[in-house]
Amino acid sequence: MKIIDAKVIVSCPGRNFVTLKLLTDAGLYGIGDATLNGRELAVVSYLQDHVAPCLIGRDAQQIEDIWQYLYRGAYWRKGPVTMTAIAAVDTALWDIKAKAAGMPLYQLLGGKSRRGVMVYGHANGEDIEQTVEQVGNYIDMGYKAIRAQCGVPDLPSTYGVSKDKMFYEPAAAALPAENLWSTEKYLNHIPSLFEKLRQTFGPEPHLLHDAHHRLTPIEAARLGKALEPYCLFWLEDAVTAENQAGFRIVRQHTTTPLAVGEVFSTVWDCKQLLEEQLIDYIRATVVHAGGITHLRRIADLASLHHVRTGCHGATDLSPVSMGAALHFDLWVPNFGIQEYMRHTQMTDEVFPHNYTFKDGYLHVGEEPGHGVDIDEKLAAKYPYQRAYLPVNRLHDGTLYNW
Ligand code: EZ4
Ligand code: CO
Repeated sequence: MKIIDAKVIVSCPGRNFVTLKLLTDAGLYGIGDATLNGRELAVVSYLQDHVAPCLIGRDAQQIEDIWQYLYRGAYWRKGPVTMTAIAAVDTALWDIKAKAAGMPLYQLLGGKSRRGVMVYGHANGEDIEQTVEQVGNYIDMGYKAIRAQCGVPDLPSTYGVSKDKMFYEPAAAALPAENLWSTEKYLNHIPSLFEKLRQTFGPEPHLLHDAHHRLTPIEAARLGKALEPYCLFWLEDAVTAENQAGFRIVRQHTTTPLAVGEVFSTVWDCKQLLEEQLIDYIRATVVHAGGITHLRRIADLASLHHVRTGCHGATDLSPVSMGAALHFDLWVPNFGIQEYMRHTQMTDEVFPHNYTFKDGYLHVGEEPGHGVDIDEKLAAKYPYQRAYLPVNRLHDGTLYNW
C-alpha cells in the first residue's frame, strides 16, 4: 500500500489548525494533527518542503520504519517542530492501518483496558466565587474531575481565566499580548480557592490546578504544601522542566501529586523525571511527542516508575489529536486522566468525529481508524490567521514565563 499524496491543510475555524492527510493507492487515507500553537507555519513548511517528498511511494504499512526514517534520517533530532511533524505522519499512518484492518485504533494497540476515558474540564473565573460557581456547573454536567483556575487580585489577567466560560483561547492576538505576573500575589491567593472548593463540594470531585511553569522549585514546594489539605488530583507544570533535577526539591517537600510535560517532545525530556520518580503524571501528547509510536514508549517507561498518563488536551490540539489520544488512553495500562477542553462548534464541524462525552468519560466509536476526519471544503473557508500566545512580564518589566 503506497503513499501517493501528502496534503497539508491549514484552517482557522476560530483558531488555527494544521492537519496532514496521507492518501494511499489502496484508496484509504489517514489524518494527523500537526498544530503547534503560535508556530504553525514552521510545521507546515517542515511537512510540505521536507517530509512530503520523502513519503511519496513509501509503504504506508511500515509505520515504525517511517518513524525511524524521519527521526534518525533528519540527523537533527528532537525539538517541537520536528516531533510535531513526525507525530502528524505517525497518527495518519496508524489511522490508515486501523482502517485497513477494519478496526478502531485501540484494538491495534492491544484492546480496551477500561470502559471509558476519564476526562477533566476547565473551570475558571475572575475571582474565587466565580470559579466555585463554574466548578459546580462542571459537576452538574457529570464531570468527575475539574481543573480550577482563578484571577489573582491586582493582576489584570491570569493564565486560564477567560470571558467565555466554555472556551479558553490564549492565542488570540496578531502579536503577543503582554501580561503582568506576580508570583507573590498568586501564591498568597490560590490556597484559599481550594479551601473554598473543598468546603463547597466535599472530598469527592477530583480537583486539579495548573501553575503554568511560573514557579521556582522552592515556590512550587510551598504551594504544594499549602494545597496538601485539599488533596489535589495534581498540581500541573509547577516548574519549567528543562532542568529535570529541579523537581527533586519540589518532591522532597510535598505529597501533592505532580504533573508535567505538555511541552515535551521526546522521552529524553522526561527520562530523569520518570526514572527518579519525580512526577506522578506525564502530560506528553500524541501530537507534540512524536505520535502514538513514541508516546507509547514514554508511557511504558513511565509505567516502570509508577507514573501515569495525563495527556494534554487543550483547544489548540485539534479533534484529530483528541480522537487519537482517546484510543491511546483506552488502551494504555498506566492511564491516569485525559484533559478535555471542548472545541467550538465551528471547529467540530470542520473535524467530524465519533467520540462522545457521558458522565465524566469520553467514549470512542467503533468505526475503523481513530474516528476523526476533516471536511476539506469547509476547512478551506477559514484561512490562516496569525495568532500568538501571550508573554508575561514582572512588575519591573522583566520578561518571565507565560
Ligand atoms: O497553555 O495549550 O493545560 N493546558 C494548558 C494549555 C496551554 C496551551 C498552549 O498552547 O496549559 O492551556
Ligand atoms: Co497546562
